[in-house]
Amino acid sequence: MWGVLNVTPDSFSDGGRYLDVEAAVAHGWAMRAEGADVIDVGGESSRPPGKTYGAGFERVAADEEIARVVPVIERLVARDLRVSVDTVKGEVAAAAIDAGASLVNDVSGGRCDALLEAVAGSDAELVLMHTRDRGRVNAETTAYRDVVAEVRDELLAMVDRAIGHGVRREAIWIDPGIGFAKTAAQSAQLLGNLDAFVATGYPVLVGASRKSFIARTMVAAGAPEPSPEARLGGSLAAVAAAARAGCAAVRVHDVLASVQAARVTEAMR
Ligand code: PMM
Repeated sequence: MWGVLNVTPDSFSDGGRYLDVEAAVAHGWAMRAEGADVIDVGGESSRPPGKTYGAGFERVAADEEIARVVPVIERLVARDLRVSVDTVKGEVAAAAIDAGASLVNDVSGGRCDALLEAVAGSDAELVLMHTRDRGRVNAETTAYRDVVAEVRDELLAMVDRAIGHGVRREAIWIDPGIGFAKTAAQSAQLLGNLDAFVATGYPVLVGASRKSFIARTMVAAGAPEPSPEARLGGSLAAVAAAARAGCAAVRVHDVLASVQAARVTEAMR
């Protein structure tokens, strides 16, 4: 269970609340107490540009991103927490690994050579998340003939590229990238077919918590649009799907409820 710790002023789901280092550390520790075994620290919101979020994430310079995440990572690692850094930048990955992060969570799927090389030269593990065109959701990026097969094959190409840059195969995780260059229907289809990703043999991470496909699914069913905080039910449905398919981990905001959903689903398997 990965708990999300966004140290950004513009994250759509918990924007600005954990900017203060001590508050961020306390939130990370609280998620650990609720059952998170990895705290995923991010200093740049990765919400995709497009209809849903307007211009999308605010670009943050590497030194600003490092200044946000490193103090938080150091304090969490000092308290024996396992920490991942959510970044697409090589400099940030390297600084986070130096500060004690043991995983790099890359929502660009390994686009930056320096990031791959930072992981390759360390003991850290790497999550390669599927995306196209920085996650933009439009007619071109979502033109899949078979979304499950294409996302899987594109991920395996990202894996090959990472290995080509020296990353150890055993250190690689994959993530289908729910909501990134996917329509709501495509996100749902991926969640319904996670076994295709598990079958690759790589550990699979799934991040569906509070995402807009949940809101769009409800609106399509005639319900009012739920705010990010009001998407727990849909988020838990995704946790259950991931647990049922045998995914290695889920990345969530609501740790306590998600741990319960995952454990009960596993008990039913
Ligand atoms: N989603 C977000 C950020 N980082 N990382 C991975 N591996 N998978 C995801 O689905 C993912 C991610 C966007 O969500 P947030 O703004 O709530 O953190």
